[in-house]
Formats: sequence, structure tokens, C-alpha cells
Amino acid sequence: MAVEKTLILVKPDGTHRKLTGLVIDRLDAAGLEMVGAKMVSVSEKLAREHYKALADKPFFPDLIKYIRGEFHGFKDHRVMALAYRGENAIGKARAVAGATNPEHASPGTIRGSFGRITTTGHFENVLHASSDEADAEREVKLWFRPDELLKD
Ligand code: IDP
Ligand code: MG
Repeated sequence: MAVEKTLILVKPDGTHRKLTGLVIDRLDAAGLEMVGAKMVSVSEKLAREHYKALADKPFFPDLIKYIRGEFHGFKDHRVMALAYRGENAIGKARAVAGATNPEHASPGTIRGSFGRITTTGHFENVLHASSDEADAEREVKLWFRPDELLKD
């Protein structure tokens, strides 16, 4: 199995509900190594670039508001960005996260335990985890400068 890097974001519902420590704990338990960590004030530009593959989706405008903390009262747009490294890190982090739709996520996953669909129909699924090698490489570069990451 290849050693990979992957990007995790504790989304504004996660930071708002004090789940940052839990996310880090679960990723630790999965055997992944943290190689970058910071709080980020998410600009509209960064949000749109991060989710550009979803620009055609009907939920895209709300997704941009969600990741910028606008549904959770964060005037500073706070998200915790984490970079992890490890064997099969992308798949392991996705397994820790669970399915995108919190209603379909297994109970033992973070999204299964703590995600929800709001009464307004929005997914609140606590964290982002890169979905494949190409996305992971693009996303780690988008959120971290090279000097913010521990060396390989
Ligand atoms: P992922 O986060 O599990 O990789 P993606 O399909 O890449 O899922 O979607 C990115 C994010 O967009 C999801 O985490 C979720 O916040 C939001 N999203 C995806 N599909 C839906 C939907 O059908 N309704 C509302 N929000 C969605
Ligand atoms: Mg995705």
C-alpha cells in the first residue's frame, strides 16, 4: 500500500460543536500521522476553489456558505485544516469520516455519530476528507504552503 497524504477539514459545524479533538483522536487511532495543522479563515475564493468540482450542483451556493461558517455564526470563517500522512491515508481517513450523507453513515463513523441533516435540508457532516489521490494532492497544496508541512 502506498504512503499518501490527505487533507482533513474540521468544518464549521465540527468546530462549533467542539468536535475538533474527537476528529484528531479518531485519526490518531487510525494510525495516521499529522504533518500539518492550522486554523483557517476561509475566503470565498478558497471555498470556491476547494469545491470547484461541485460548482454545478444545486447545493453549491449553500456549500460555500457552510464551509465559510455562515450557518454557524463564525464571522471569522473558521475551519481547522489538517494534513495527514500514512499508508492508505486517504481511504483510512474516509473510513473514519463515514458516508457523505450523515443519514447513511455507519454509526461508528464521525459522520454517523455526529452528522445531521438540518430541518432546512442541509448536510452537516463535521469534516472533509480528500476522496482520491488526485484530489488529495490538489487539496493539500491548496490549503498548505510547503513550509507548513513536515518533510517526508
Ligand atoms: P464528501 O465530502 O464525502 O467527499 P462530496 O460529494 O465531495 O462528499 O460533497 C462535498 C460536500 O458537499 C459534502 O461533504 C456535503 O457537505 C455537501 N454535499 C454533497 N452532497 C450533498 C447533497 O446531496 N446535499 C447537500 N449537501 C451535499
Ligand atoms: Mg469530496
